[in-house]
Amino acid sequence: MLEGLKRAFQELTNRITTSQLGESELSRIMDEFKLQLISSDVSLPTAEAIAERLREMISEIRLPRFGDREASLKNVYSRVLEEFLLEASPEELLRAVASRATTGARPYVLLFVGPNGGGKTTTVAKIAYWFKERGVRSVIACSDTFRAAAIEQAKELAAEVGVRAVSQRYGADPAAVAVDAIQSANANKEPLVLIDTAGRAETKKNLLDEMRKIRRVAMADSVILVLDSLTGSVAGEQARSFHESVGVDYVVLTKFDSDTKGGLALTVSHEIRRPLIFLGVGQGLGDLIQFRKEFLISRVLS
Ligand SMILES: Nc1nc2c(ncn2[C@@H]2O[C@H](COP(=O)(O)OP(=O)(O)O)[C@@H](O)[C@H]2O)c(=O)[nH]1
Ligand SMILES: [Mg+2]
Repeated sequence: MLEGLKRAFQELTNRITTSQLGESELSRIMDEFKLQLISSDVSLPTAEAIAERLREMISEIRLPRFGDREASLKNVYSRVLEEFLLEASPEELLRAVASRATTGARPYVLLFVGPNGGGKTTTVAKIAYWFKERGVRSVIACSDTFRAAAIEQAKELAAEVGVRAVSQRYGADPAAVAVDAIQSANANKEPLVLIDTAGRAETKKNLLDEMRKIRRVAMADSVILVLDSLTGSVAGEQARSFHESVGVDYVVLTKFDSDTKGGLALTVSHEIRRPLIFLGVGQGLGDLIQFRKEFLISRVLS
């Protein structure tokens, strides 16, 4: 996990501590660092912004001539990463859902969007499980009525979690399925509805219009963008297009267990300025961890 970013920072330290640090030398070092960030899935604009911020801070601090230059640098890196990464607390989401449940007006609605194969359906189930463990019952709306076997997959996962799934036939209007699920959650006093959606890429504009429609019709309280950490730098673009057309509140990065680069967390935070809330770290229901900047920063700089 995160070896790519880790190496980028290690090499930056090596270069800085073994050179006479004039302005032009520092610029050259930062250019190389930028390339390393890019090869670890950090998007170009994000890499440029990080390198620029680091350059500023490094030329400001007076690195001790002897002694622990490395520690001073790590301190700078840590502050910059801290600035760039955005995190949200799942506990806050839990409180929002719980407080909605006490007012009783309508269930809290979470809409999941993202490209095909990114891990939406799995994440919906993991989050239903996360809430269930905290005493919150939920309903899954099978609004991916497009992909073959999507409805069965969602239903099976719902059964595994022990929550209800509401579905219609393939080809049905995804927004109608969502509304159905919300009404039935209302009647059953389930305080939370999780809407699973389709993520086909080939009809991008239609897909985004469809997501926008579901958001409006279901009056979604929050939208969670689910992205595969192995997607590479195109994920930055994907994030932007979902954010611009549907609006994103939180991001979940999946398959973090097999991500050896680690740059996507930075890319997404910087490109859409929306916080990460969870990381998917495996295929099981319990393989979901709260995203903590500290966790990522300490690993990258360890
Ligand atoms: N290793 C790993 N696999 C995952 C994770 N999340 C999802 N997957 C797998 O990725 C594949 C696609 O997931 P799915 O939820 O169907 O994606 P969707 O098309 O966005 O709904 C499935 O085989 C999942 O088991 C994760 O965090 N780690
Ligand atoms: Mg799916």
